[in-house]
Amino acid sequence: MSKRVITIERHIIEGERQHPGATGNFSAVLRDLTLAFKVISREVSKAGLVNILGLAGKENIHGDAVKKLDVFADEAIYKAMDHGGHLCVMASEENEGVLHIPDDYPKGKYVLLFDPLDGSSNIDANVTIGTIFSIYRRVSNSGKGTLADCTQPGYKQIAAGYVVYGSSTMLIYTTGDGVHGFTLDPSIGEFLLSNENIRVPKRGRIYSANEGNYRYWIAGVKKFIKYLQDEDKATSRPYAARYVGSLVADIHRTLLYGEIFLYPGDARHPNGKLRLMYEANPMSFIMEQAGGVSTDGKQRILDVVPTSLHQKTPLFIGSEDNVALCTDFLRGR
Ligand code: AFP
Repeated sequence: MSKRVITIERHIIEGERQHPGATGNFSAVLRDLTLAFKVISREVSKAGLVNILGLAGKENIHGDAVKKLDVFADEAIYKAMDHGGHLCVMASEENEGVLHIPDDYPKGKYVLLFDPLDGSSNIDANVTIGTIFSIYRRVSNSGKGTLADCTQPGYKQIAAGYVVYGSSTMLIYTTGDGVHGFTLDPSIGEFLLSNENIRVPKRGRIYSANEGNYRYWIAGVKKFIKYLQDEDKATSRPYAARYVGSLVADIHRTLLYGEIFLYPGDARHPNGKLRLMYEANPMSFIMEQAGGVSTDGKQRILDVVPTSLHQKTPLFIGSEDNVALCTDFLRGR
């Protein structure tokens, strides 16, 4: 018998059936999101052709140059999600404040956070970029959602995922029941199940970090990286280094091959570069669901209580053994 073809739509519906009390609202949120991802994927793939690359002429709130595709992706997600009646508020890495649902539309019980186009400094070089999202249940009672809805700790996520716009477009997501990957078949416009129940290997022999920051790293991080570069047959060292500079691409490889990705704090940026709400939390939820580990060096990322929407955090994430070893070095091994 031929293999079953499972669309993301079907996967979501089958997941919903396992929860007898489900209203279908949450499934609708995921479905609406996939439409936005298809639209962004189409735009990313033709970016070079239609000359929409280049700076949009302004900076985002972090002082980074904003590319046109960032703006496009940001709007595509907001527009796909503002009217369904399932969300009460959104927040995007590209916008300083929370994004309210327009007054004309009903408000629902879910909260969406997203990084519309992660790794955007790679766009002009045609290097893999991505979208990251996470979904929470609202904590405010009714009406318009609030900042408190958007600044919940990561362990409260009910879903998280990312899309890789690479050699093919892939959507990886979890609803707390394992991690599943879908590949977009552009000829039929459907995400098809390609990687069911992804498990990150317990140990990998790759490390991923921006070593250009080496001189600013704390001693523990420096020692850890030097250790991985030393020769030792028994522990298969030296490890290989891989670093794309798009979190989505680096985490995707980490998930499939097993390794450690680290973006530590350093002398210039004590909290590193990555955003807790838009990058670290969703990736940590996914990594843990795949059997991996994620920490800021002191505590589990998902336990961090946010103090602001755009706060940054150090991140050490990946295979269980590799992250445990790194933590030993951070503690002074
Ligand atoms: P951009 O979206 O500005 O390219 O930033 C991407 C990112 O937030 C994340 O995707 C990368 O892991 C990280 O920055 C790379 O940062 P460095 O350029 O400092 O290595």
